[in-house]
Amino acid sequence: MAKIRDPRFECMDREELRKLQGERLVSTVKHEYENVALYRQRMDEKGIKPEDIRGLDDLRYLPFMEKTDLRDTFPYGLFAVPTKDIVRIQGSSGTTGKPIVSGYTAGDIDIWTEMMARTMTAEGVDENSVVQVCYGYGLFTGGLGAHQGATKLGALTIPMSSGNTQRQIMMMHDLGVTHLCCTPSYALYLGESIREAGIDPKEMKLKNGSFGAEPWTEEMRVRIEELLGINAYDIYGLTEIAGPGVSYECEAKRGMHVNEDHVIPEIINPITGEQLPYGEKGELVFTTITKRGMPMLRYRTHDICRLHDEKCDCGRTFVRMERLMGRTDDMLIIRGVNVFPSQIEGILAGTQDVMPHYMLIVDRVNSQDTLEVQVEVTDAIFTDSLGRLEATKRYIGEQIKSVVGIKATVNLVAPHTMPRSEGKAKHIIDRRKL
Ligand code: DLL
Repeated sequence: MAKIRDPRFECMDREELRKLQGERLVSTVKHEYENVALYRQRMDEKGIKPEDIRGLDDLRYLPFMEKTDLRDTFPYGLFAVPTKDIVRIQGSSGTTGKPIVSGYTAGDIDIWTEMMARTMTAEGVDENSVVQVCYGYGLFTGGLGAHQGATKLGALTIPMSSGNTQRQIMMMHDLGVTHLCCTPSYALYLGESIREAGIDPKEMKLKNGSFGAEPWTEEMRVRIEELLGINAYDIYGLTEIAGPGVSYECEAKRGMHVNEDHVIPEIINPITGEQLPYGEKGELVFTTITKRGMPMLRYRTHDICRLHDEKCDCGRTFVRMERLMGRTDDMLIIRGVNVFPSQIEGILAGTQDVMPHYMLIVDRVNSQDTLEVQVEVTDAIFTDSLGRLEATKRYIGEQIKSVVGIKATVNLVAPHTMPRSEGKAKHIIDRRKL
């Protein structure tokens, strides 16, 4: 059985934990009210003062925060400390070309690192482990998050970042990697590539892996475990709250334990905003209670899931999140990158000679996500030179790469050939079976 890094918190009596959460909530609300103008205004509009929030039961009175709040206050508007106290920025894609950014104080980085250290301990990582991190390093939280957690545990950490599969396999083999961190779809691709290279995974030292940042299924877990000969664990997180490690699986693999001494999870009815009891399906909302740089109060993730508070076989008392069941908005995750169709629509709208009739086709080929953008061109360009069509195609592809951060195949189609809809236009076909 894997160790528990911090039983004092991870196995805390739930009543005691609720009390601790309440105290931390009260102090976070005060800090936020005093330092973040947008949130002060929201609370004032609702007629709530920090003194009205006296414990966990009062959480439901607080206003929500949304991704649009990060966009509207970009870049520093939600910081609750002077920028001189911020030591790191991480980000992910927003609904427009601008990323949404999160600021961390040195203390916030320590907390996030600790959350990842707990996560990786539950997955069997310790000072004897050799951890290969194939999440991207950069604004995306996957690379640095896993790196910090593994280093904290004293594991030998290999910062490979994403891409270059042959080199990844060589390092994994030659350095005796025991633990793999990447997206589940990349884990599948790695597994298949290892087999294709004629390597038997048994020749490697791989034991476990933590996979997240995108939706996956139990069937994928079985396939990854077979292909790589490992135990595959689910890991969840989001930039706005910390990064990976907001919740993590233990060996029971019956949902992800939420690091509840640092964040409070809620499930709400996405339409009415009303809190729902454990066990019911709804939108996941998080409140950070230890973060100082950019605390988030009742942040709506738009992820749909269920929470469970029954004690787990592993002994941890932290509530568990089920696998995510979808989203309440149209965000897609393609190769681990959050993609909002509105970003691509914006690019097409700003491109000469194309019409607002388009379709995004997402598929999974050889375990890797693909995105095809089909867009109608105007009559004028259609009958013009091939060169002009090629240039338009190239321009759209480059814009998508630079704004959204992913490679897309662009196909220009003849005028009046895309299906027209009578109601709400359908712009996405997702053929991945998730
Ligand atoms: O994806 C952080 C992360 C990195 C998590 C590495 C796990 C591993 P963002 O780029 O901000 O952060 O995207 C957050 O990704 O709201 C979910 O919709 C989705 N997501 C993250 N983990 C999972 C998971 C990182 N295990 C958004 N299963 C979230 C399904 C996930 N979806």
